[in-house]
Amino acid sequence: MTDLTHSSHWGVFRARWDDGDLQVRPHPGDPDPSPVLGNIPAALTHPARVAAPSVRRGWWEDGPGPDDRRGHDDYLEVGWDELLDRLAAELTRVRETHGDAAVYGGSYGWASAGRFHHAQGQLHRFLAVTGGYTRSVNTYSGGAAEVLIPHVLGGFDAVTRYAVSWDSVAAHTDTVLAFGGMALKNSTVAAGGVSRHVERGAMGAAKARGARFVLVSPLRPDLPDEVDAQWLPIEPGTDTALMLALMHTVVAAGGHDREFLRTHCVGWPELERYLFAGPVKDADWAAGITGIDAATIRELAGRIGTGRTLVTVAQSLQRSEHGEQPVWAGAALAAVLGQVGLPGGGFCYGLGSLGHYGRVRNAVPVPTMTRTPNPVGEFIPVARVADMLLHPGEAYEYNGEHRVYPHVRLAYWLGGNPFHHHQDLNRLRRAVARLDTFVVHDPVWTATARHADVVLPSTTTLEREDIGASGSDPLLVAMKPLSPPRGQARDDYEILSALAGRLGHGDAFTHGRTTREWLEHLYLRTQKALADRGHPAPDFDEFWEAGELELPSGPDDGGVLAKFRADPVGHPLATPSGKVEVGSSTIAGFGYDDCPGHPAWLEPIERPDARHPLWMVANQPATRLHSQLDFGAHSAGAKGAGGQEIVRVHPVDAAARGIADGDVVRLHNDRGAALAQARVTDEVRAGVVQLPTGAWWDPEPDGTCRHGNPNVLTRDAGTSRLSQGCSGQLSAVELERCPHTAPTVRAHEPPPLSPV
Ligand SMILES: Nc1nc2c(c(=O)[nH]1)N[C@H]1C(S)=C(S)[C@@H](COP(=O)(O)OP(=O)(O)OC[C@H]3O[C@@H](n4cnc5c(=O)[nH]c(N)nc54)[C@H](O)[C@@H]3O)O[C@H]1N2
Ligand SMILES: Nc1nc2c(c(=O)[nH]1)N[C@H]1C(S)=C(S)[C@@H](COP(=O)(O)OP(=O)(O)OC[C@H]3O[C@@H](n4cnc5c(=O)[nH]c(N)nc54)[C@H](O)[C@@H]3O)O[C@H]1N2
Ligand SMILES: [Mo]
Repeated sequence: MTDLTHSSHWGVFRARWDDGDLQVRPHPGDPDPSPVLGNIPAALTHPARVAAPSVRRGWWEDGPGPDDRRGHDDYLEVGWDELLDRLAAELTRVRETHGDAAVYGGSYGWASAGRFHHAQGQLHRFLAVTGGYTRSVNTYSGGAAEVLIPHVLGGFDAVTRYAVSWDSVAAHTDTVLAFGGMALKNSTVAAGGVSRHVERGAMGAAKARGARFVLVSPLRPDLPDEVDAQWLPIEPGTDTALMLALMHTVVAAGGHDREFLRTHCVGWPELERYLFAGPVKDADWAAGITGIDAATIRELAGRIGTGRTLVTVAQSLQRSEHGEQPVWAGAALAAVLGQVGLPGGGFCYGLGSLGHYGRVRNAVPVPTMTRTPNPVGEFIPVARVADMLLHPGEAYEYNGEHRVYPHVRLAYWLGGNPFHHHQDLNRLRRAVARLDTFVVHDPVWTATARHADVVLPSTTTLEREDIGASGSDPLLVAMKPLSPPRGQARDDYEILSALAGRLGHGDAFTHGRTTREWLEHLYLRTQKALADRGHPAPDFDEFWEAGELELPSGPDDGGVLAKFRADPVGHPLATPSGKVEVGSSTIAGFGYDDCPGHPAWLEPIERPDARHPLWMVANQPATRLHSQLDFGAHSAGAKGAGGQEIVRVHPVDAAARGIADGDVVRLHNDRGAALAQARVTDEVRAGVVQLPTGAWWDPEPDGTCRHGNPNVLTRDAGTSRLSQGCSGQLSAVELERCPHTAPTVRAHEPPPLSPV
């Protein structure tokens, strides 16, 4: 029996069949493998798998059109050919009647590792060759930062993902000031796959060298115990005030790097004026906002002014109302300290939020599909999808543009789960009811599949062959199938090929290639680059036979920020001025009061009040990737006895509500309610409850989630008019002991199904 190497977003692994059981072991080269691998074996056989092509009864019997039965209807199992014929006809009807922009193909989501079968890539190519589609821009991960950073620091990946390496932190950093922490639960995950989890080792090495870690976060586990961090349990959403006060305190003491601000930055005079204008942004001012006492802030300002300081800002801080501000203020703080571009110093957005930050680029390109141009120019910022469906034709602002929402009639989704990732799920349900047709491919009956009209069962990576690779991971993986397709599942490529053929674009989509021929074709580019650089360059058959291939890495030289520091004129940043914009005349020119021309403290609209006195932090789940394999052993095993997700509650807040550890509780606000099991712990700041995302939405008739999905409670509003990013991280809620017996969780059971 041989082990096969395979890849997932949370690690490369080896798998084998043992007496009918799939055994999954981490790759032997991984120093700190992810426990999330424990979810994988359930992927093949769980009853949540979609067994056959399925269609919502109302759509099949009454035809396309707005329908609020979506989410309540039952499903018919139909033959592949019959359903693909109907779907091809519907795509043609929508395009001919309403135009190509009436098809929404944003299809946001993480899908699975594997470069060829990348679900969104396949869908985008299919929609592009068949006429075009309305697309989405930016991500739920970093929507605010992705728009802001090009204005203030330059090219996004270059100044974030590839700016400060873990090796440079291990070797050089004296103080790590981590806003939102760098939780190992998060860096366990990297899009495209990761063969070595280095974060624990790098932080441990820095600590052993004498580095000090400061954790600014409502949650203590956001830095590993090993680094023995000073924990500043901040009031959520107030980091910008703390950053401004740190700047103020440093500048008031004359500790700022005037020369760096003069030679490498623009906008400092405006920002300095703001810091000193009333209300003066000093430590006492920030103490009242952040809940961190003024003496601690002053002490911290002194400490970061000496030695090598790294300011990190987790992605979570910007997935929040006015999320642009803490990213901008963090970069400005590093500029005030004069540390930008020094080894292990300066500013890094996202370090530790994902496993592919802080790595060096591979020296050769990995196999990837090239993009097919989309004939339609229409787009929306990704997190505005419900607004688009509810308000076609309405105007909105985005990054200096006045835009109008298109009128979308058909949405096509592969590799994403909007009924996991979007905010205010009851509102999303009303939005999806407006569509004529909603098409979903997914291996499993997610809440999104249960709202779709056409549900096509796709394979998982375990049932197909592919190449696993990421631009900053040195291992190329030959992902071999571990099982034949489950039930009637087909690869997305096969489904879309069949549909493209019906629409008369079969060859344009397939180029006449089988999957294996595509893999050989994609691999050629990497093989050629290896040969050109004089590295061993096995041909495809040799690579496939070996199962994996180690790629050479590029230099760890601090990238564009180090070059810019050394020579700001010769190596300008990709910002309008070529410098760090601690104030931006471009952004000021947009005239947005929710994102002015320099980092600023802006009061949020969503905040605790008398009726909803607690902050709910809806962060990434430790036990799975988003909603994926929520039924897997590791995810399911960490839930409460009744199968509900765990909500962390501080002892003071629990006592005030008569809640004991292990009680089922009801979280609620004006948008919805969710049941979860309480874990009473002082790991969380008082006044804050933490409920991770990803427990599948399991609605009662009134929309209450039996299972603990926080997105029934989150607010569906853009971060600001600048970037319109997702602001789902923080919401105001109230908590009570569940007033009745908790209903059975049914999230992972398929909907009612019958043969046609
Ligand atoms: N409140 C709140 N909400 C959040 C966040 C938060 O912090 N707070 N975080 C946000 C962030 S950062 C993100 S990135 C999003 C994540 O949101 P998503 O990326 O949408 O979540 P996933 O669960 O990864 O969804 C992937 C889906 O693809 C399916 N899939 C996997 N492989 C394949 C395949 O090969 N083919 C097909 N057809 N389907 C496949 C899986 O079964 C799953 O249903 O959530 C966002 N939502
Ligand atoms: N295990 C696992 N890892 C993941 C993912 C997953 O689903 N599962 N998803 C991946 C994806 S797609 C992304 S984009 C990244 C996201 O990376 P992040 O957005 O950084 O991850 P989160 O866990 O949402 O948030 C990190 C921490 O920020 C803290 N926090 C929340 N609000 C505030 C605040 O206002 N101020 C401060 N100082 N801290 C705050 C919370 O305590 C939280 O634990 O994670 C990736 N990693
Ligand atoms: Mo994300």
